Amino acid sequence: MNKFVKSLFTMIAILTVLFITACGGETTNQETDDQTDGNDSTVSDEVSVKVGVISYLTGAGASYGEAITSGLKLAQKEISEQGNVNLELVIEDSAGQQEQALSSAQKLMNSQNVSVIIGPTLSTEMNVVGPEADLNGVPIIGTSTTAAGIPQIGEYVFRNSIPESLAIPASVQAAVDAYDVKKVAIIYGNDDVFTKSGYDTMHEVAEQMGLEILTVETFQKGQSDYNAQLTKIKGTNPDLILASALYNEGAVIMNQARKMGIDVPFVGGNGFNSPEVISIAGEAADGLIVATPWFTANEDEKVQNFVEKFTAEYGKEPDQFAAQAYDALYVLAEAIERAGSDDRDAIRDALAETSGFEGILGEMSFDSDGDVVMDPIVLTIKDGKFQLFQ
Ligand code: 1QQ
Repeated sequence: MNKFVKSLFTMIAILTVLFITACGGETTNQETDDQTDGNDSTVSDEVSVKVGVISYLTGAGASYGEAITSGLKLAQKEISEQGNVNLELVIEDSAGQQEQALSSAQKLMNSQNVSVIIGPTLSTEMNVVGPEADLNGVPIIGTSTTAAGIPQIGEYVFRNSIPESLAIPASVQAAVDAYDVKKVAIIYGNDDVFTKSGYDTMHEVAEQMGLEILTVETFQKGQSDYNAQLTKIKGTNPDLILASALYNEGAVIMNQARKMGIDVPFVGGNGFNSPEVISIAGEAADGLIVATPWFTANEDEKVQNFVEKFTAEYGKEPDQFAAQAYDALYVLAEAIERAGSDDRDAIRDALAETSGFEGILGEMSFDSDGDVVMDPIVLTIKDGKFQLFQ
């Protein structure tokens, strides 16, 4: 009995100490919070959200996915440090394949119960994943999908990547002005949603500008020999070649073209906006003209800060795909902060209201379809580097 009373007292004493410590701890936290930003709701208001990511991480276009996930991870780290929103990234590899992208999306939405999805990388993949996310009421943001019609898939589908319909007219116009272009040849991949959409835009823009289209050539993903198409193009003697391709095929096309003595400039779509084009084609990539919202040498402090941090973290400079992914996560974090919840509908509604967001790609808003409103700049590859086209 005596022993029991003694234990009881010991327990009460321990509980009392624990209780006091707990209260004391809370007060200290609160005080620290008050001292840092004068906002005593910061800690208790932090929203935690699970974000699914579907990215092209293995296969011929893996550099796109690597850049995208690197940009996302860097942004995630910074956003967590800021302490208002806590984003957990759940990353799935789609290998650039529709079926794998779709099963990744189903896993993320059903088993992982994510609130929102970023990706997939290709428009070809988004064309199957977007409708599924929309049907399930899961907001989805494409950071690299540029084909026509992506945001129109549904009200839960957004993108912050500049569509071909904005980029191509800018780059073709710049090339026409600089080289007095009258006649063009077109080459495009006819088995991919983005390369086909890029072709449609190129054809339309060339017609609108009164350019003569000498020939239209096609190829398929993974093709390694473009001799037949390039021989035909060479024979028509164009002033400019419009090419709609992903980097893997695009770089090989340029390389083989230069080897055949085709030295006219190329205008490429979004797929060419990768340093991989230079790695694969080497000097043959010189003369490529593209439009993009991203330029590494932009002197803006925010941009240089990002370039520095990214390079320190990954040992290489960020490309457009890394930059777009980085900005997209900030756009999402800002929307979540406004929504104040991990609820899918609340996040969708807050995303739709994004306006005047200031990121490393400049100012952006979503239009009523969830498409990006932003201005591209025109770059060219010269001396093995992307440079401002002037
Ligand atoms: C698309 C693209 C690709 C170049 C993304 C990597 O723009 O599929 O829409």
